[in-house]
Amino acid sequence: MTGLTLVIGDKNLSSWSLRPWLAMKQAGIDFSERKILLDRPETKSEIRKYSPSGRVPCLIDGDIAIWDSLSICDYLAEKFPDKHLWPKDPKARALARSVSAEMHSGFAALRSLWPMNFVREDMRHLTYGVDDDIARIAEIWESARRDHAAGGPFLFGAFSIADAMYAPVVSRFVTYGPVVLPPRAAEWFATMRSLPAMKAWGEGAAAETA
Ligand SMILES: N[C@@H](CCC(=O)N[C@@H](CS)C(=O)NCC(=O)O)C(=O)O
Repeated sequence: MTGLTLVIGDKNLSSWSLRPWLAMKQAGIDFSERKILLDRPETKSEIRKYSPSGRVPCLIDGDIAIWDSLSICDYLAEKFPDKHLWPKDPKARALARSVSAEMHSGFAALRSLWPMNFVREDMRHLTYGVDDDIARIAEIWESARRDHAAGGPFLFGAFSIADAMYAPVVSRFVTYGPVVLPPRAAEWFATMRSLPAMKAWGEGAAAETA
């Protein structure tokens, strides 16, 4: 037992929560989950019991609280070095960090116009306003798979934090797409959709919305 607790929001809605949750599941890191439903009168005060930012996700490790999805992933990479949550190769690692940060700080149009709704697969939507984001994301996925993915089905071969950071985009493309992707990006997209952990998250989302 690691004694780690990951505080998350609704599985159907909380794209930020999905990222560290998936990273931990894929890496086989044992943790307990504490879910706080979003958009309720008590949401803020409940989250603040764990997370000083008043936002989820937040990882609790004993008396240490780590909030913000990317910083949680980084903490896990440092705590579990044998899991290689960042790619081993320095060049691939630099790129994985860059595209993870690019996701974390960018793609504002996609994030606001296509909010994650994990269970929905039928919200066909115009790409107007989001096509620049889609084009850049497709370029990231295609070039990572083309140049850095030897030996595995993920963006940088073995599963890494970069895959976790883009997992909610996979859900968005399912919900609002279809989005036409170049071949290697499309393969990665299919790999992500078929991951048992993504399916398990989807089952949790479905249970919330039933
Ligand atoms: N950049 C933050 C964003 C966290 C965030 O915005 N979380 C949302 C849920 S997905 C939240 O906690 N909302 C609750 C609220 O604002 O009351 C991260 O990466 O963790």
